[in-house]
Amino acid sequence: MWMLHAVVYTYDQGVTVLSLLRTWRLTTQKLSVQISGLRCLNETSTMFGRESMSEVQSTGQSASVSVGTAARTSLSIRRLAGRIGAQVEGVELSPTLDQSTFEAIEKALYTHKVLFFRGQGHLDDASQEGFARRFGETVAHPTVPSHAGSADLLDLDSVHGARANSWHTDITFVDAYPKLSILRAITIPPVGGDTVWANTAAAYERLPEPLRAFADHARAIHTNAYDYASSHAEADDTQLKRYREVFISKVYETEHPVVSVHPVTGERTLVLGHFVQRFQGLSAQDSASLLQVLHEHITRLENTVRWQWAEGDVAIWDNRATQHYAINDFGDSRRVVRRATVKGDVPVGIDGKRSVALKTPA
Ligand SMILES: O=C(O)CCC(=O)C(=O)O
Ligand SMILES: [Fe+2]
Repeated sequence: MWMLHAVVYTYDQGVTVLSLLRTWRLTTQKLSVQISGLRCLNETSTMFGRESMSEVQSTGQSASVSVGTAARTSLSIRRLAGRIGAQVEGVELSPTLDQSTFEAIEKALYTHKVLFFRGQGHLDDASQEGFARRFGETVAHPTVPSHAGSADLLDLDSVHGARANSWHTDITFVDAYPKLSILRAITIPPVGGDTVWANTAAAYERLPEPLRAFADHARAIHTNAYDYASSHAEADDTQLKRYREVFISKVYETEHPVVSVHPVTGERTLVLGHFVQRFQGLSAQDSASLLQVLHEHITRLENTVRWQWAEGDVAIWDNRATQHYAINDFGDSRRVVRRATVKGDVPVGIDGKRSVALKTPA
């Protein structure tokens, strides 16, 4: 057996160039190309050592990762933008996905923050939830009833007023909000309805020092009864009104540190989004102004990736390091997506202080 490591750069025209060769591992049965010469983004990573992280963090445009030892999956992980997002090919998601492929996906998720998979039309509600359970315990939405016949899936159907067109991190109005969300495209309009994600760790890293100093010490109150009308021009729409009534049928309130330490990667991330009502100790007016300034930093186009959906697509995002926005530009066409969420932990600020649930209805 001898070894060769390779880094594969894929250029726009589809030309693949082997730019660095170190070791090949050759057995009589298999040729395994391993990725090296790769950079670990995060020095303070708590889950990944440099070696393991390097399997998914490519400095080029594309990385191929051979996983498993038996009949193998050959994953291709291609970055889609400079700071966030990658498309994964060569895998059929399922509850019984082999462990090494699953782990490669999990690592890629924490590196790229949001992963996209085309052609997962074989998944149904049960197998979407089964796959989600590989990451941990799935949780239902605190106020919106789960999709009929599913354990915890949230059905987002435009016909029922579900249009998530304002920037948010999922369910931050509770203390231990979901660590990740898995969204499956059921019905996609002929045009429009893309979703955009922003990297809140990259945003924190690039905050100007005075803003970072504020964020580092600030705490924010999040609630599901946030000021909906301020971010939705169509807030008087009957369906939207009905959806909102259900959404706030029980009111939650939680105080989170504005900067939390990601429990897996160790990165500092901004915990904000549309559920924020105000900053602790500041007036509503000052809070709104400061929130706007911070949000502009988070949602700068440089921090984002945009996905144009096809039916059968799946997106998985690290809900502790991202915000997202579903673009409401598809008029009366129907759009249905279904979401599984996986239980998270109570966030911890950089001073070690945890989030505090202020209102938890029975
Ligand atoms: O409709 C979408 O694309 C995203 C909806 C959303 O905010 C979510 O699934 O958490
Ligand atoms: Fe969401």
